[in-house]
Amino acid sequence: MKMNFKAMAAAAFVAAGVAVPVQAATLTFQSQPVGLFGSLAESGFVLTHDPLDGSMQPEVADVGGNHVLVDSTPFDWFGSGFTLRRQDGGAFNLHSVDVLNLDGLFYNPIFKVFVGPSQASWTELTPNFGTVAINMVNVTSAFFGIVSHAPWGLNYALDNIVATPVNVSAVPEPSTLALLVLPVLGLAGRARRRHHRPA
Ligand SMILES: [Ca+2]
Repeated sequence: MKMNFKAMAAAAFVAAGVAVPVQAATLTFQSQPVGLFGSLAESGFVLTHDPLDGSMQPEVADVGGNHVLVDSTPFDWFGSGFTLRRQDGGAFNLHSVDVLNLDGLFYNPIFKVFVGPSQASWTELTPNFGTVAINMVNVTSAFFGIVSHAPWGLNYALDNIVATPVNVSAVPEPSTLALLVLPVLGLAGRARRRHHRPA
């Protein structure tokens, strides 16, 4: 079998990439600065303000020491929207989000939280509160909308968005690389020596 060093190393990398498990990420916002945001990065994901009917920007708020995303702008009659994507643009599975009712009041049907692949295909999550299952599979973007029509703000909040990247081309650890590459180098060296031996 003729296989040069580059081909053998590439095969080793592919094998290593397949073997690396991908962990679910939970976006807690605990280390995010409080205030309105246009773009916010956490755990390999990025949230980008995605205007909803001319809405205000979403906001990270400190509610009793627990950072959450809210539609909290007073006199905002439309709510806030943002899109979740992977920072590298890859696909992900979206599992759940915590939906919080910060007022303890419920104004159905005016107050809603939506999620979906886009604003054109979103599903209403409320009136479910607590950890709400989403189960969106293999998407590259997820749109979240919080509509409150609230003259006093701070009604609904989102927290703990759980998502798992899929089809990640994992980069092996340096120690793993050495274990993979050193035997390959040895094989390549032996093959070269045999090849160059006079007949
Ligand atoms: Ca949090």
